[in-house]
Amino acid sequence: MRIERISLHHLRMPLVAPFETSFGREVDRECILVILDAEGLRGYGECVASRDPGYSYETTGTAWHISRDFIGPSILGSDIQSVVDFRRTIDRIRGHNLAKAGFEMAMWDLIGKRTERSLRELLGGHKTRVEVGVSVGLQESPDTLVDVVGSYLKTGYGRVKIKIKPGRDVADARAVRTAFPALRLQVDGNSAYTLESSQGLKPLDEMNLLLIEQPLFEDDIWDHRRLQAQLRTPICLDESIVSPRHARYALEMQACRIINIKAARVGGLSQALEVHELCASHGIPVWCGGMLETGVGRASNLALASLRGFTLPGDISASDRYYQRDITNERFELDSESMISVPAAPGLGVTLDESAVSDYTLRREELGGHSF
Ligand code: OSB
Ligand code: MG
Repeated sequence: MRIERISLHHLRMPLVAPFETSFGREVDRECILVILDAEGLRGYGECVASRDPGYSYETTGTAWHISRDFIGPSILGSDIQSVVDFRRTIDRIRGHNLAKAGFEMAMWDLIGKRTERSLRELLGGHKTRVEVGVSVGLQESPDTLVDVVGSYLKTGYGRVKIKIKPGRDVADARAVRTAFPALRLQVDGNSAYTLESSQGLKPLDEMNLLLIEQPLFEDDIWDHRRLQAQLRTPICLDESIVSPRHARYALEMQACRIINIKAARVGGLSQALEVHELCASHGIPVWCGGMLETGVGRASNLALASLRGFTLPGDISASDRYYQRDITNERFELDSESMISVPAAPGLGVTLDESAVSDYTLRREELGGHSF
């Protein structure tokens, strides 16, 4: 398919409630919407880089630069037949996984629309509904946290993740565990600890948590191995797994017992499939992480999570947990079993609310052709 035109939209969308992690507090979420036009079809992708380099070194600013000046020009006017072709075309661009993944998502959407197959079918997913949980940010106090968790439980979420940071960990987790003794509960440190400061997390080992997510630095697979050896609770890596190779290193080192897969973090859905395969061959459970996606990225996450190895609930909550007004006409709802249906229409299976897109657009750029 010849890529005739590329549109980039830098969006800023108000969140329903502020989201606070060990690396900061977000009131709005920024991302880049990638639109590829080819053969009368239009593919959508979401680049999940955020405004600040907190979770990742990439930001909407760096992703904009890489997308406009390198990825876009590499594929504009090219005849790209497959995701393999796409990856070969952008091979020479080092790093910048979040930027690459936004384009790759749009390629999958295009290919699905051309072949009239859903992304779930293209990826080989077998589930038509997937089990999900909710990720709850840091709150003012343990009491507020218990209230917020309680309100999500009333909404129907069957698994909860709470964010932790040094000084706001054991007491927060204990408060939630005491209030909800049977809750499927996990915590996420977002790289805020060192091997030394993580020693204070030992009491978490007595709280029957599903997992402890990414306590140590992104580049610290080795110390995760040392910490895992001291804990009964599985460590789950998020930030550290930036490629299928890193997943292999972590598994060979026994640095974790669970992996959170985010297609963006590993450079795209095709790499996410590789991580999924690798984990399956090691008997390591995986689950689909989230980046507060719009309906575009959420559709992609649901399709990925439909694969067999995704045996733990994903951070893929209902649309109303994130945005009052989303950029897709489709909204995702939680059912009575804490599940969300995987879109079945070709490609991502979502359509754009163009007036919402234009209301949220901070800047846009067109490469090739005229603007829409
Ligand atoms: O570490 O999983 C994370 C959001 C932004 C950046 C990093 C993370 C998160 C979440 C939110 O935990 C998950 C979601 O999209 O609901
Ligand atoms: Mg995480």
